[in-house]
Formats: sequence, structure tokens, C-alpha cells
Amino acid sequence: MAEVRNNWTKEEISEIYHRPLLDLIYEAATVHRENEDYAEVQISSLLSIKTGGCPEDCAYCPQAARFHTDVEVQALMSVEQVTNAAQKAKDGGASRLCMGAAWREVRDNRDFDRVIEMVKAVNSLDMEVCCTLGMLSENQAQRLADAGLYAYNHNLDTSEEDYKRIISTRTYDDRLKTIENARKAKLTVCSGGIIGLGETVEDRVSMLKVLSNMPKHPESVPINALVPVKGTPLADQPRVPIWDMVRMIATARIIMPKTVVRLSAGRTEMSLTDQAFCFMAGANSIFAGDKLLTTPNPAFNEDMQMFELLGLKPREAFKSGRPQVKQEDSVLA
Ligand code: SAM
Ligand code: DTB
Ligand code: SF4
Repeated sequence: MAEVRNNWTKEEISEIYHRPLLDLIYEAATVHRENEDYAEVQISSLLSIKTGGCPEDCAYCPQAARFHTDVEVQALMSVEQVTNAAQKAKDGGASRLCMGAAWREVRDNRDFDRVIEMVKAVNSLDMEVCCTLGMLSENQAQRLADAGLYAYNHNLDTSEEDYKRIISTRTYDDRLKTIENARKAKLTVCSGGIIGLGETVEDRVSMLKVLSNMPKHPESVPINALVPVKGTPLADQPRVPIWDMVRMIATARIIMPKTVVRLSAGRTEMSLTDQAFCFMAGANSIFAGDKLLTTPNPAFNEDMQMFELLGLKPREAFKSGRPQVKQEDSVLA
């Protein structure tokens, strides 16, 4: 049984990443098959609850106000809109809804109160609820946890060394602090990154080291391939080779054997064969539904046909246990 370690060195991770490709895939598949539910794939649906107009300068992001992209700014959705979208995602087979807001950070205001109501409403549909709202204090994380939030997504995106090239409006430490705050509130953590930003392989290894050396590995690690968007500084980045994606997924699988590794953004550019290699290399989650936050994603029925063909099964919600909802906060109370 692969041991869960938190002391991986860059040399070890780099050695794994650079193994001959088929050896690497074989090893990752072997580690993955030690998990009894290896044929199950967790399906998350994304919903952009507040779109565009973000004050941050993340070079990849179509939602940053300072870049001129085709994204239309949309104010925070109503709880009813979110509940309807969540029900639709559930009917389509998603067990988790991830609500994203184009915010730098959470503020203690009425918008946050509304997000708390959204979390309660989606939780009462018996779906795992995830949020990605930017930076978060410990107290805010606790409020989300009390409302029944299952996971908090906060990506590292790249290495600490490379971070300043991509984002100048916050630091890597800010990112780590938020992840710590989510942990203190006993939320499960979803944190990963993007490849294809123009980073080096060393940067990728360095980011994987930070993730795999956390005292507790993130329960999910999304690996995104950059979706280049017109108007952003990274619009002309070349497409990331599929084998880089496979190497990232396989390396993450080997060094974090119990973590759910998500084949995230970039699937519209991947063939079925490309994706099959990612699943073989240990990916066991996807974002499904026609849209990511603002960019397209494969159609749900195409994904279901792919599952059928590859012999994969959607994972049911709450397989690893339910969050503790504070009684007075429960909509059922
Ligand atoms: N504003 C919050 C934040 O930055 O934490 C939450 C939403 S933000 C859009 C969530 C994540 O989406 C980013 O951290 C990044 O990893 C990913 N992302 C954004 N634009 C992307 C793109 N063009 N291609 C791939 N991933 C992207
Ligand atoms: C993650 O790692 N990828 C998702 C989710 N977490 C929030 C977002 C991908 C966004 C891709 C660009 C867009 O659709 O705006
Ligand atoms: Fe804003 Fe998040 Fe996009 Fe950065 S990634 S610009 S913080 S929405």
C-alpha cells in the first residue's frame, strides 16, 4: 500500500515526473488501483455566482477587471437562481457543486450572508457544496463550515518563485494562509494549479512539493490546463502538450495517493484518448457541465458516453462522510 508522506523532496518529485512516460503511467495506475474505488470519478459542476469585475491581476483570468475580455460582469446571483442551477446539476449526475465568485477576498457583508444561505440551500439538496471566493479569514471559514460547506477551493496556481510573474496583487503566503484558515475550520481543502502559464518544469515540481508537504494533503487537487482567453496577457500561450498534463496527474497521484486528482480546465481541447490517458494516470474527478466558470466545457452527455466507454462510474456524494452543520444554521432545523 502506498504510504502517505509529507516530506517529499524536489529531487524525488522531479525524478518521478521525468520517468519514462509509460513507466510513470504504469506506476501511477498501480498506486491508483490500490484504492478500491479506482473506477469511480467524482463529478463536480461549476457555477459562477458572481462574474467578472475582479480587482486582482491574475494573468490567466478572463474575470480580472483590468483586462478587456468578452466576459460580462454579473452581480451576485440570488439564492433561488443558485438552487435551480444546483438542482439541474444534480439531475445531470453531479454530486458536488462548486460556486465561484470573482472576488479578491470575502468581506463580512450582506453578499457573504447570501453566500451562506446558498451553501445551506445546496447542502439541503444533498450535494457536496464547495466554494471558491478568494481569501478567507478563519472566522469566515468557520461560518461557511457551520452552514454545511464541504470543501474550499483555493489554488496555488504555480510555484512560489513563479507566482509574482502571474499575479502581483497578492502573495503566495496569502494563499497559504487562506488554506490554513479553511483547515482550521475543518473544511476539506481543494487546491491545485494550472499548467501552460509559461512556467518551467521546476515550477511544476515546486508547486507539487508545496501541496504534498502540507501537514494534511488537500483532499482534492485540480490540475488545470490553461484556457487561453482573448484579452488576457496569456492569450497567446501555446497549448500545453497532453503528455505534460499526464505527467502532472501521474506525479500528483503517486505523491498524494489518497487525494482526488481532478482533470480540470482544458478538456474541450483534449480528445477522448487524451482524457483516457489522464484517467489511467490516476485522475479521478472532472468538472462536468457545458461551462466551467466563463469558458466552455464538454457537453454532459458526451462525458457520460466517455464514462460508459472507459468503464468509469460517477462517485456518489458524501462517500467520505458529511460535514457537521450547526443545528441553528440548518435550513432543516
Ligand atoms: N477569485 C477566486 C480565486 O482566485 O481564488 C476564485 C475564482 S478563480 C476563477 C479560481 C481558479 O480558476 C483560479 O485560481 C485558477 O486556478 C482557475 N482559472 C482561472 N482562469 C483560468 C484559465 N483561464 N485557465 C485555467 N484555469 C483558470
Ligand atoms: C479549478 O481548479 N478550476 C476551476 C475551479 N477550480 C474554480 C476554474 C476553471 C476556470 C477556467 C476559466 C473560466 O471558465 O473562467
Ligand atoms: Fe479574480 Fe480569482 Fe480571476 Fe484572480 S483568478 S482575477 S482573484 S477571479
